[in-house]
Amino acid sequence: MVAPGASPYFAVGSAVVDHTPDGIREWAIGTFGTSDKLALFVGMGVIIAAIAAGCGVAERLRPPTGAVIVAVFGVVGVIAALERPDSRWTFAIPSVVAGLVAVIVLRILVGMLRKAGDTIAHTTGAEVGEQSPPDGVGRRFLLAAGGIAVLAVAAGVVGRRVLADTTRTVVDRTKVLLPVPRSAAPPVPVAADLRIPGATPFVTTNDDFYRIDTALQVPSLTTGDWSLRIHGMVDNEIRIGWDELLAMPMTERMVTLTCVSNVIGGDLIGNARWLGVPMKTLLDRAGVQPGVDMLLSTSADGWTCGTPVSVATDGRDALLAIGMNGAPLPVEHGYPVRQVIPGLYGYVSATKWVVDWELTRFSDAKAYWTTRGWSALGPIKLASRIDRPDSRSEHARGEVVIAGTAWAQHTGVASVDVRIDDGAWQPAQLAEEYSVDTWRQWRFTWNATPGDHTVTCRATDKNGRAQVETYASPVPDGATGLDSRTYTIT
Ligand SMILES: Nc1nc2c(c(=O)[nH]1)N[C@H]1C(S)=C(S)[C@@H](COP(=O)(O)O)O[C@H]1N2
Ligand SMILES: [Mo]
Repeated sequence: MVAPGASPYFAVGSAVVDHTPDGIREWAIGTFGTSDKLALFVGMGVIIAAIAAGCGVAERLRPPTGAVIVAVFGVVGVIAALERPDSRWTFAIPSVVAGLVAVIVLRILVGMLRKAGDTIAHTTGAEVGEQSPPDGVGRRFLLAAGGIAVLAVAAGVVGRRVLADTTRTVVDRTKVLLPVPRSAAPPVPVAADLRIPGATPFVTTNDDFYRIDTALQVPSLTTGDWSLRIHGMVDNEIRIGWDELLAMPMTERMVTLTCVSNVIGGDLIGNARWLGVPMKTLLDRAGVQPGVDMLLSTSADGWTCGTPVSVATDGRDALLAIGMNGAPLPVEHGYPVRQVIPGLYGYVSATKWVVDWELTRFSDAKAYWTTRGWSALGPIKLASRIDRPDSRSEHARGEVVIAGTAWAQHTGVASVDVRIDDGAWQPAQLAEEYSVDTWRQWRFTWNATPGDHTVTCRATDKNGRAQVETYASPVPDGATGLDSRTYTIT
């Protein structure tokens, strides 16, 4: 009856995520990185505690002000829960119950204090709060407040256990046997991974892979729950189930995924081996009608993503993926099925927990981030990054190995150059290219001289275009500018 998304805490948190202005969102991602969700929860907890304390004081001084504020919070919870894309009317229940309980608890506790205060005022003529209450009242109040707090925490912990019912999904995931791909990913050549200590490995492990999404609670689907509905401007409306998907020929590819929110030098990028069915196979089955230019995909929790159909069908390895680095997708990376499309930022391509495809037009539909000021199209911008040595580290004069990565998904990196201070650009040594859809490592051996120096890198793609040097923030379609680091040479 009560879905996880109905929790007032998560519903309000989700509403905050959905309605946060771009500037603040960028600031939060820049400051907290992939811990942004934890930061949100802690921040909400602190604010709620402060307001609750204020309500206690207000209720004591000017009843029923505190109770009214608490009730308003309940209403906010109801609105936030009903606003969830997957909500039903039952989503209102937890907030209504929470609001009622909170008002009752507040009235009881403040009532205890007021009675104590009245007694003092009566016997001594003192003002409320000027003197400690008579023996026993303070202790009784503390016991009641403490008991209620313990109950609340216990209810919260049990509730979380029940609501975060990922057990089913986790168990389901252990039973998945990934099929052998018809077209396997080539092995990584030794020369594609320079293995320089402190530099980023060529393949990102599932545990180290960055995670970005709006889901405060990971959607928990089983393979049995999953199906993909394909509808809209198609010849045949179809629904594909898990078994049907597994029976289709699979392709395995190494693809580097990047987030549009990645700042210059940022780490919202990862490279993994994905296993899945080419998206074109499914689009062909449904029969895309003329005039369609957008694939609007929707996740189980209602997040939407608009992808140019031309990109998903132009022959690149756009996959409806079920495997990541040889394992079923981790739950937080989209279990059981997600999209992976080389060359597009995740917000316009990489729908996790994907359950719905609507074929439509960019002029008719808008996706989640497009309605929040981000560009409708999101090709990944050419970029390069210094990975080692650590920023502001000290080194002895002589050879210092600078190493990093560069990416120009679906075009390929042609060269990377390095500049010391305002000097001339000098070519870095490139690792072997794995494919145009993956990032490429580079290294530069610097003959460092004493002093403070700034090292900057710049990539050029195979179309001969160099990185844009002027700084631009990620909004609305990806950051530009050059990554640099400062070192002290002794
Ligand atoms: N369902 C869903 N899918 C989503 C998102 C989301 O918020 N919800 N975020 C997208 C964005 S912005 C990025 S960058 C990638 C990140 O994928 P990852 O978390 O597996 O690295 O997922 C994409 N898919
Ligand atoms: Mo993203």
